[in-house]
Amino acid sequence: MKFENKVIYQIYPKSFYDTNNDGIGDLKGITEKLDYLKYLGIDCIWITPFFISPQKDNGYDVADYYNIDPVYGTMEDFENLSKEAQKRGIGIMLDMVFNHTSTEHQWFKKAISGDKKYENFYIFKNGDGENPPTNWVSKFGGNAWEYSKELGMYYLHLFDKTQADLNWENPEVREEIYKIVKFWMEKGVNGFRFDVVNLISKPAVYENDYIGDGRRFYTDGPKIHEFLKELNKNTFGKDEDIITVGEMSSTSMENCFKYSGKDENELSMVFNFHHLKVDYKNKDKWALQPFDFQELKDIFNSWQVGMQENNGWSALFWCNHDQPRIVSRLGDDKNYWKKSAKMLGTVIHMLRGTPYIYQGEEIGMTNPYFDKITQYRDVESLNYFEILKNKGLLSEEAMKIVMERSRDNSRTPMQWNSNKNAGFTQGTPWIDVIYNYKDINVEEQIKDEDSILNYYRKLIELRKKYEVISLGKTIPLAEKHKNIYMYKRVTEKEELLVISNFYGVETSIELDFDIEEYENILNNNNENTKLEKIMVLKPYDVMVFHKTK
Ligand code: TEU
Ligand code: CA
Repeated sequence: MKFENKVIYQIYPKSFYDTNNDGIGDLKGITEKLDYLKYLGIDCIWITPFFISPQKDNGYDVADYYNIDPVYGTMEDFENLSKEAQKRGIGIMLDMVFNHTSTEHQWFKKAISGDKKYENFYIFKNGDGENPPTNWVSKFGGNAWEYSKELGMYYLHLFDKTQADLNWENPEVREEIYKIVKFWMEKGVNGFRFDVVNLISKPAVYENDYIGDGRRFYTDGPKIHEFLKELNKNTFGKDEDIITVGEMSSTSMENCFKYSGKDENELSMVFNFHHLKVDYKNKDKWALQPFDFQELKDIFNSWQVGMQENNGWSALFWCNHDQPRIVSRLGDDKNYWKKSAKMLGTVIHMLRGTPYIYQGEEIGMTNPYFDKITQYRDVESLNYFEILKNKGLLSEEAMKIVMERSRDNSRTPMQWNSNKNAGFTQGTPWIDVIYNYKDINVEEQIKDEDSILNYYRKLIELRKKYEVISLGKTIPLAEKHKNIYMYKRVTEKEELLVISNFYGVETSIELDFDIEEYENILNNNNENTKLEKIMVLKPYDVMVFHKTK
């Protein structure tokens, strides 16, 4: 399966569609909605983890990689989903969490019961006197080491304390992982997303980090490329049809050239998150600032050019199950909801890379603005609410930050129609439905030709129609303009021009290239916009032009 002209749709099963009314979405729910996904036009779905898990981190804490958590269904449900997806030409990608396992996993249980073989599956270290082995900070807050009274040692957990990091230095761990990947390949899956896979290679020596939280020691670690090449060679490497994407936390471009390089035999493509930190104050997720537009453009432009010059390939995305909704974040979900959602979608889909749509993004779902901590479910949000208050913030101040930054912003139930619970469940949903579901839902938007949903369908169609969208080189334009983000995509035969206004004010730009023969193929302002020497853009306008050379 070639991936350049594909569009991938991410499903968070817990919040997608519930068929047995226990308030939690399930695999059968995905099967029931396959016709909708076919109508949308996507090629592949990535389903976040549905393996056996205590669900401390909603399935990213896996206790058994070979079986399906009963809350989501059975192996038969999965096989049926797979068969029905295949019938419709939709591929399935699974989400593999190999940086860590749940502490409920057999391996970990054996480790703490004194089995030396399994002790070596994890990273156990002695404390530094009264202190943990190092001062590294967990991504979910607090120290990254947890004391095991059974072994009298600490184990490393870069995430929750129930997510113990695996020891990839141990060849037996790597063998077990290849077995798991091969098991699912034999089930006929079409690809994998590897969770925080650039964190798997830990340093030879564990030392305190006096200038940061420890990430510089294990991010893109010393043996990372060796491990990925070996994983590739031992599992999916020979299968041309498998798509792989690595989630790369705080990575560098140079490493991404290798992770996704054409002849590197590591992965098909990479997610990086630099463009989603432009509203972090001093790089701190839990400190608010308005987004830095110049920085956003600089990141897009440098990655687009860098990756294409070095044969790398990027996954393009605004939204996932860890990120707030983009229309609430960089758009304006009050005054220009529809226009800004369309503008943001266009900008991503026309860049060089493979676009990912996160469930609900295609109908412009917003943040929920939950204002009570009891409405939040995510372990990270609950932890940081306490951490912020302990730092001296008032409850309301901490709430305001969590409301903007919580991962639950994207985890509310998918809004299918204007019935009870947005048509997601007849039971009580595991997390509240957003108040606006009567206005924002799939059923309404199927009927409305001008909807965000129908616009996303066009974005996907265009990728199939114009080769330049998947194969063109990106040329950044208007790099310093205060409001406009603009770029060209070019092949020998075609040219594409994208002009967008990221703000709710009118703006203009003088074009310093030949504007002949461009045809407008898409816009969000319902006018057949002609390209002019001086282009005036209304709030959140976006326009796409095409020419055949
Ligand atoms: O996320 C990795 C990750 O680093 C984040 O996006 C994380 O949410 C952020 O740093 C916290 O501020 C992946 C999964 O996507 C996420 O859902 C899991 O919780 C995490 O790994 C652990 O498996
Ligand atoms: Ca259910």
